[in-house]
Amino acid sequence: PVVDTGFSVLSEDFAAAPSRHFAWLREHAPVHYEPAIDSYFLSRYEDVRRVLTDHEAFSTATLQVRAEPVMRGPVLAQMTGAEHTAKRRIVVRAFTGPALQDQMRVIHATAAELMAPFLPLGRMDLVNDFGKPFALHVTLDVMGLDRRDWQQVAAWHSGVAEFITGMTLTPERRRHCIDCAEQLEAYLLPVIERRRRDPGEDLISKLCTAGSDGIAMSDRDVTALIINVLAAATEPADKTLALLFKHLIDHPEQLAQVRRDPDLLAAAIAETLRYTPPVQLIPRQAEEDTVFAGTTVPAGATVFCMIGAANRDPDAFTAPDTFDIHRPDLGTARSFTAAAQHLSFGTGLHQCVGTAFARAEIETVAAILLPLLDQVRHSPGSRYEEAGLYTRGPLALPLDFT
Ligand code: 2IO
Repeated sequence: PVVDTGFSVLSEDFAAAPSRHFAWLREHAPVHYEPAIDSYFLSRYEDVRRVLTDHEAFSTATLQVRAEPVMRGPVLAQMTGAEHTAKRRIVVRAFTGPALQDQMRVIHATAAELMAPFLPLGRMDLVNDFGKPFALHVTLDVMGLDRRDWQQVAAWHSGVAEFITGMTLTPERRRHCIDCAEQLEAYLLPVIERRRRDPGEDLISKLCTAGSDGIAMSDRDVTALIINVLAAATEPADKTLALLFKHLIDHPEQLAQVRRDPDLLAAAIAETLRYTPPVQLIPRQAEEDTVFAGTTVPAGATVFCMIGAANRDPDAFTAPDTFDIHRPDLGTARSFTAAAQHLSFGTGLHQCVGTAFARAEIETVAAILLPLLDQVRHSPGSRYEEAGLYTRGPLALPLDFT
């Protein structure tokens, strides 16, 4: 029995400030049913953790309709068993260890290069002037794609991201998104073919030539993985970066502490991820009837884990609505690993494979900007606005640092 509360996650009221509704949801509608999209929304930490860790009862089959049409093939998170283990290992290896060390150099050089024109100006929109181009440049470089194509790829990517993160797409928008994905696929296929013949050190080559336990990657696999990595490495990156700086600027005493002790950056990033996760929702499909807080989620149902609400559950974090880089229950050292307390990288079998890469990106950029932290402030007259239900972040973050 689902109680009609009149509340909707699709309302303008919720979109304006989701976090204002989290406590009410956890207390009064921890299993909120949204009829317009026939889906359940879970907001309690314990329930979300249970869904993400019980991969027998909650599968990733939703991705077949939510992702596969624009990924042009099955992504890692859809796979199971030996195939998943083998292919996940290939991708993890491409984003950790010596590979990550190489990527750190690209990250640093790209950040310095894209930042340079704005330093003498003393002002920059951290989202649009820097964050978005930065994430795309780094991702294209890592894949061995031409960074001069970044604006074209960005346009295709935004169609792909709109499809994955859209809650109520019109047939016209759906068509537009799939067109973008088809063009991106057509751009990638000849590259994949060349890399198979003449591999280099880049990610596409690694995926093409990798084969562990007799499981090799088909063109369809490689295409889907490349589009997956493109989306995952760009969509949340500018948001996390901008949210980190917004929270620090809005908490001057913590900003001063980070300025004095750069070792606190990791904690500031981890707390930013907990407090305002750039990926707010993770979908799953119930494979059996499951009872949460007295309400049954039926087999076959789509379930959305509300990461933002779970990360602010007082049963998991003390004073959860306070941004506090010193909170003892964050476990900073574990925050970028499978043992993380916050759920911003998911958890369980399909936990994000890009955590170390994401951390390197944000830490590198923040370290470059650190000397400016004494002067940095919101540009006068700028109005702060966030958008997004699935992925969420500032639309812009104009900063002055003269
Ligand atoms: C298509 C929101 C871009 C991922 C999904 C399987 C993508 C997967 C995520 C994140 C960020 C996206 N899901 N990264 O939530 O790879």
